[in-house]
Amino acid sequence: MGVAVTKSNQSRLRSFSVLCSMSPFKNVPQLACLFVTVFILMSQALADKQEVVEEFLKREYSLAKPYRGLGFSGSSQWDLMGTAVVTTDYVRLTPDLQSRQGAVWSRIPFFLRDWELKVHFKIYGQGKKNFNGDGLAIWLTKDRMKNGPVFGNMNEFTGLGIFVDTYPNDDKSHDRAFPYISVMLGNGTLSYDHDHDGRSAGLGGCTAMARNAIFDTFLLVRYSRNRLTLMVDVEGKQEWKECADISGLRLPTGYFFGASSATGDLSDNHDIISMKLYQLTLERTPEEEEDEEVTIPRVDHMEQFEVNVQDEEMSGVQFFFTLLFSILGVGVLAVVGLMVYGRWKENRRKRFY
Ligand SMILES: [Ca+2]
Repeated sequence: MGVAVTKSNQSRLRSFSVLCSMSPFKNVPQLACLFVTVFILMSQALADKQEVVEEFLKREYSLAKPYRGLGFSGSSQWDLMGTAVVTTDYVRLTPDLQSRQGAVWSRIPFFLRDWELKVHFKIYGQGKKNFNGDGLAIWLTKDRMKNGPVFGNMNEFTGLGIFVDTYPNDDKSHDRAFPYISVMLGNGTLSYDHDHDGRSAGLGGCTAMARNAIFDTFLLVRYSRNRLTLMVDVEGKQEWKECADISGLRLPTGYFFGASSATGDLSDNHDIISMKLYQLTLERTPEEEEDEEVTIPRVDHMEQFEVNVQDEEMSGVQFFFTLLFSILGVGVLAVVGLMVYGRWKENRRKRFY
């Protein structure tokens, strides 16, 4: 709907401008023309914003106060794991203590194609800057409830990981300040390199002073038309700052939302206050409707995701052996068939005598 409104506004604006220039009157009509032009431009800007027609909070995928029965009751949509505990005000993934791992995972597989996830989180602790760790991660993955080295979750994961990394493990690289928020898409073989803060597989990110912040800290993940945008709000200004923008990112459906965290020698309190999932309703072109769903996550035109495509195709050597064994198989079957036929014919001949 939004696109159509925008187009009609543009043509309306064009025809109106022509009329304005042809107007024989001076001053008053010119002023009127100016007002109407401004009005059309403003309504066009509003229409552009309305490209996403509606947003719906989906409670079944959201984690928000009051966390009644979270992780315990059978009707809860979330499971807790490791050191994660629920209080009245937050879900604490890890306390400010060494060597802890905790997570919270949605029980319901997720099938929406266009969505927005707003995460309200809090990371704080006693440690001085860069003497704290390790951060937390937000997930939308095929697997759930697994322990591991990636902020308390498994490595070689399949799906989306958003990392709020608070400790610079690779202290030789000085390319980024910490805390650093980054995006990674796992296809089941790509590895998160903890010693290098995931630099090799990262798709984008930004520095965000989200630790020991005096303001509420939020991140926003929007996924729509195979484009993922990550925004942060950590400065108490109630405005989103762009952090990463990745086009051509293809995520299968049926995955699970989660949040996890780990501490090592260094620690922090890692809390999730809410994770709110909104369904985005937008108009699709027929081509977009036909856009086939992927079974393995990938980003278009990125070499690190091409591996899977090659794996699925048969190599020349494989093809040769498949053909060879097929021919041999047919040959063996023919010989056996002839033998059985010969035996049958002989038996029949014997019966006549
Ligand atoms: Ca790190």
